Formats: sequence, structure tokens, C-alpha cells
Amino acid sequence: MYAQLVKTAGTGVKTREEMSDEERNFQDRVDRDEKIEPKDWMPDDYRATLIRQIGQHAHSEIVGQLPEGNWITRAPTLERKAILLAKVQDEAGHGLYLYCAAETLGVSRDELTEELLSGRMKYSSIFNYPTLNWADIGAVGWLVDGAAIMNQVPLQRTSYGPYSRAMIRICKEESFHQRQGYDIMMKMAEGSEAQRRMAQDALNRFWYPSLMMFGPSDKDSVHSAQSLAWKIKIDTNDELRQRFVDQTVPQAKYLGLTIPDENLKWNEERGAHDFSEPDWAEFFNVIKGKGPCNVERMEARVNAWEDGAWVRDGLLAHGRKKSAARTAAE
Ligand code: FAQ
Repeated sequence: MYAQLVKTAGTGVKTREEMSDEERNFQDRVDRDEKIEPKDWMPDDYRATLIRQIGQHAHSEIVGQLPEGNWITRAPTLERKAILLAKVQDEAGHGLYLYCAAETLGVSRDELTEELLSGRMKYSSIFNYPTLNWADIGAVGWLVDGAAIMNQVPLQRTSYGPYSRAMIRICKEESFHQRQGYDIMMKMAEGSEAQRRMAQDALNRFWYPSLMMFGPSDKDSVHSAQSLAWKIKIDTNDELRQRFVDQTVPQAKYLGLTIPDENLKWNEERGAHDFSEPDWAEFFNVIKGKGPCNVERMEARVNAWEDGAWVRDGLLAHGRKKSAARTAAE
């Protein structure tokens, strides 16, 4: 169904004159900030764009468990282990809310999973970078969850009702995630010289990949214009990236760490920081499957899907048996 929709989806933002009556009524509802609900009429391209974005977002939450899950058994204290475990479980929950939101658009969770496993659907570029040591777990919480929140808070106002409601629940949990990461960074930054160096090294490696999470620069963003017109997205990629930099610079300063960017400075005129763009060639390589951990992440998902087949088969067989018994009793 998703593949069919993508094939039929048009390109370019239509002017009001180019819209059909249905499309114009739909756009008016969006402009009035009315939520669009699953049974409402919607353009095919709106549906396809939502399935793509919500599906990729759900996959990111699930794949995003891998770099941190790797550290649950190696957390330095029982308390840190319990906190990380809770955080990683939250990410699984976020994936499930989002798959449910996507299902309301007529696509099944199995279909979305197949799209991921076949490589046709993406997940966030950030999860293709390795977590090499405990400081990286701090950097993921501080920077990756920090970037995720920056993107997700406005998405609470997205035009599609089920996505918006999922985001409200998710955002409540994300702020705890960011806080636990910053807390790890504080401990490392005020620890021994070796710990401080680890914290700085983690910031050095995660800074630019975190900036990439917001997507390509606005001039290269293919979906933004239409997604903004439909209020699927509320802000552009560059607006959110700028907000993230402005929020994170004082946090790094408080930790006594240096953001790895010689061009980073406060611009009085703009009332915002000037900063260096990430290496976009690296970004496009990563989303094409050529990042440091793409193969490993996909192998983990394929194995999880195959290893879970007996559970799905068992549940289906149980469901069939129950419905046969119900039919016989009627
Ligand atoms: N990675 O035209 P645009 C989390 C693709 S939060 C991979 O600008 P759009 C929490 C894009 O899909 C992370 N691909 O696209 C957590 C498109 O390719 P396509 C997830 C990317 O959609 C924390 C092409 O580039 N958050 O997981 C990326 O308008 C810690 C052109 O780009 C969300 O998904 C990228 N970074 O804007 C979990 C938020 N950026 O599909 C565990 C919802 C772009 O045509 C641990 N999504 N691409 O083949 C969004 O807000 C948007 O989809 C953007 C991209 C802003 C990500």
C-alpha cells in the first residue's frame, strides 16, 4: 500500500487555483489548525508523506535502542543501569505509539517493517554511529535526545491527530532522557582528568552527527515545502538546527567542554550563534547505507525479525483457534 502511494504521489506544492475542491477544503482545515483524523478525506500525497515520516520516526526509535542497549550490561553502577534500562524501554514504547499512529493511515506494522528491512525506508542517520564508551551514553542522552526533543516539541502541533497525540506522550518522556544524559556528562566532566577527556571526546564525535539529525539544509530538503504547507512539519530543518545550537552552547559551557567548531560564535545582529555546517557528503553517505554501523544495525533488526517469527506465528495461531471456537459456539 505504501509503495503504491509513493508511486502515485505528486511533486511540488499546488497553488489554490491548481487544487481540486476537496484539496482546497482540506488545506483550509489545515490552515485553521483543525486536526485531520484517520477517517477524514486527505490527499494521497499527505497520507504517503505521513506514512514515510511517522514510519521512519518509529524505526528510529526502535533502531535507536541498539547503541544504548549495548551499554546496559556495562553501566558503571546499579542506579545508572536501572536508569538506562528504563530509558531504552521508553524508546521501544515510543516506537509502538508511532507504529500505531502510522497504522491509522492504512499501513500495517508488518508492511512498515518490511520497508525498513528491505532498505526502502530509512531511520535516523545518528544511529549509524557507534557508542564506544560510557561517555558516549552521556553524549547520546544530552545531544541526541536533546536534538530529538527540539524536533518533537513542535511536532506536538502537527496537523495529523494521531501523530500529534503520540508526540505529546513521547515528549513527556524525552525530557527525562535528555536530563539523564546531561547528568552523566556532568559527572564525567567534574571527574578525573581521564573522565573529562572522555566527555570531551564524546562531544567531539557526536556534535556533527547530532546536527545532521535535523535533515539536510533547507535548500536541499525535498519534502519541507509541502510538509510545511500541510503542517506535517512546523519548522524547517535549519530553524530547528539553529535552535538546538543556541540551546546547547551554554550547556557545553556549563560542563566546561568545548564544542568542536572554530567558527562557533555569538552573532549579535542575528541574535543567534554562527556555526559550521556538518559535512553533508558524510550525511548523504550515511543515509545511503554507508555509515560506520549501518550494516550492523540492519543485521540486528533482520535477526530480531527472524528470531521473533515463532512468537508472531504462535499469536496468529492462537487468534485463529479462538475465533474458530467463537464461530463454533455461535
Ligand atoms: N536521517 O526533505 P527532507 C529518536 C532523509 S529521534 C536519515 O528534509 P523530511 C529519539 C529524508 O527522510 C530521531 N534520513 O526530509 C531517540 C528524505 O529521504 P526520503 C527520529 C534523513 O522528512 C533518541 C531526505 O533525507 N526523529 O529517534 C534524515 O522533510 C535516542 C530529504 O530530507 C524523527 O524522525 C536523518 N537525520 O525532514 C531514540 C522526527 N534527515 O524519505 C533512541 C520526525 C533527512 O525521501 C535514542 N521526522 N533524511 O528517502 C522529521 O521531523 C523529518 O522527517 C526530518 C527530515 C526533519 C528528520
